[in-house]
Amino acid sequence: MIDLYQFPPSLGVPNASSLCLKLETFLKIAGLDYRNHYGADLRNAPKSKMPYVVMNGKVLGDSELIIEHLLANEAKQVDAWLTQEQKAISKSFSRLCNEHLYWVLVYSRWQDDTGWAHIKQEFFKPLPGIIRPLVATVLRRKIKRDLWGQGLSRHSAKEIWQIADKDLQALSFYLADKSYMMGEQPCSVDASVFGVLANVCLSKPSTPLTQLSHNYPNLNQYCDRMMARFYE
Ligand SMILES: N[C@@H](CCC(=O)N[C@@H](CS)C(=O)NCC(=O)O)C(=O)O
Repeated sequence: MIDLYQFPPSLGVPNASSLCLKLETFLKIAGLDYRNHYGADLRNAPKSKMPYVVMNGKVLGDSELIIEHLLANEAKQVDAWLTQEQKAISKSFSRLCNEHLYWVLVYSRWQDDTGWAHIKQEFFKPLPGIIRPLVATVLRRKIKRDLWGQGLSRHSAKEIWQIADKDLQALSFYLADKSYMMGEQPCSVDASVFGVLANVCLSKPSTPLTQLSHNYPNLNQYCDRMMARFYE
């Protein structure tokens, strides 16, 4: 049994953190037994980030390292049917989702004023009203700093949506009319793709990023397919 520690569901998706959703989706694809522990306390997280797991008596952090570990051990079958070329393509799309489109998602919620107006209501609901605005302001300031350090927020909003559109276009072209990224069976890359796309396409309310995704019906259908298969 794997104990999965992650943020609680919100914004109408199983997890508003694309990296938490990625790891939970991987566990489902692999058919591994796990139980959820929802919270926002990062003090026990080995890398001070969500998600993390406790398995076989060990605490492991980082969704990517956890998935690599499982692929080498308990979940070998998930990618075993891929050719080396497909594995290389999978890794590249995973990186696009986790290291690039992820930041656009963060921008769309924490920096863009439309996204922020909503998530400041949603994310901080569990906190006592009196400290809510303070925590929201401090966290927003930190994440804006992260976005500046990463470099994305040095672009104008128009440039950022154009950059995001190229990512969505690449995912849409490659998915084409297949059921899953690599064919008719889901594998590890689908965990990364669904983790971020569910948050782009399905999370509420709609942001400029969600609206952009409406130009790619196959991505929206993919999210519905993954939701139906793994979360309903
Ligand atoms: N590389 C890590 C990144 C995890 C990550 O950035 N998690 C975010 C939520 S999506 C987090 O916990 N942020 C809290 C913080 O930075 O204080 C992974 O893939 O697990």
